[in-house]
Amino acid sequence: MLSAFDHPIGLIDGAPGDTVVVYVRSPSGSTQQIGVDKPTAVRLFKSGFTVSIERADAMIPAVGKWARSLRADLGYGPDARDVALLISPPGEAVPMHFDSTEVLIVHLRGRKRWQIAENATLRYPTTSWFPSERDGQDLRVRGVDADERRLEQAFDWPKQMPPSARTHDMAPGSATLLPRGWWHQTYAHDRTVSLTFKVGAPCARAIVIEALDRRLRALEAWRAPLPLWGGHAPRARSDARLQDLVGTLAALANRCELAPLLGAPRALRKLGAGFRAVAPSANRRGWTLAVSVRGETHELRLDVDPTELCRALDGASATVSEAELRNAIPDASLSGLHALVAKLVKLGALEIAAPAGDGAG
Ligand SMILES: O=C(O)CCC(=O)C(=O)O
Repeated sequence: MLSAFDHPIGLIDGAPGDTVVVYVRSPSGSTQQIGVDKPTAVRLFKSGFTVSIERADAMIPAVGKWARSLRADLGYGPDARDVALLISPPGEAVPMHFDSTEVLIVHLRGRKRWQIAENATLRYPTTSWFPSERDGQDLRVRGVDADERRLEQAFDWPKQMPPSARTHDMAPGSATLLPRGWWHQTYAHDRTVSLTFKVGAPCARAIVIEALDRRLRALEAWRAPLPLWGGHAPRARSDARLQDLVGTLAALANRCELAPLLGAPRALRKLGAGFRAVAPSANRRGWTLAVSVRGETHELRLDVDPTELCRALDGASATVSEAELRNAIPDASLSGLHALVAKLVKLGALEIAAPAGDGAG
């Protein structure tokens, strides 16, 4: 497959599905993304436009594997199908825009110039935005959804890359991790091929909405249709019912079991180890967790205070839930917690009593 990256036309022909996306520039300089059939994409590519092949995993099995191992390492996004293969002819490639997710770009062929800048207008946007698509008839051609329309009207968007923009070139083997919502635009020095992994770090809004939705789905009153038909009275009743239900939301949200980011928390069996928090000394940064297993003491460096963690680990019962450990070191990242649990398991201080997904914890 690797040499296939040297044959852009073959890549377009081999794209999964019937259509691919092309970034088409109009003479006025505005750009629109359009879905076209493959022969048209090849023609447009030859005329200087960038082609984006979605679901690159379907044509390059290694891509799915990379996405899965990235997800396993990070504990979140991208799904295998969230990877696009971008093929650019020399020249302007993708115009200034921002995305609603973090993107990891892995460059495979040719050299491309990237300009990137923090988005000072709106941090962490929830939809992508291409200012250059907002141009008269382009709106009609592409169609703009309500979210984008609101976004368009709500802010005074810069028309070009902000002065704070930084520039770097990408060459085969280089990677760029672009924070969510950052402006970027690209220029291909020669024919380029790259992969875009849409990473999508979870945010509190998405987690809470999902958890709340799970909770509400279980409640009949929230599933019941509101009587909206038949004139004013039913509508007024619906409004009142809605108000009542919304009044119960805070209590329901408080009882929500928030989906753990890295899978369901596991139950951990304690294997008789002792745990002691060692405060940082003047010349050392971070904390130390001293773990005594079978007469041997191991020191693990942590950047959070493990005092509460030791308390949770030393508590009376023979098992401890990963959720309790999470509560004991709320400042630790979830991937950090998982790494710590993995180390403790390796040292023989803990063993997994029930795997993630068994409802333990
Ligand atoms: O590869 C490029 O030229 C741009 C890719 C990009 O903008 C993106 O993936 O969001």
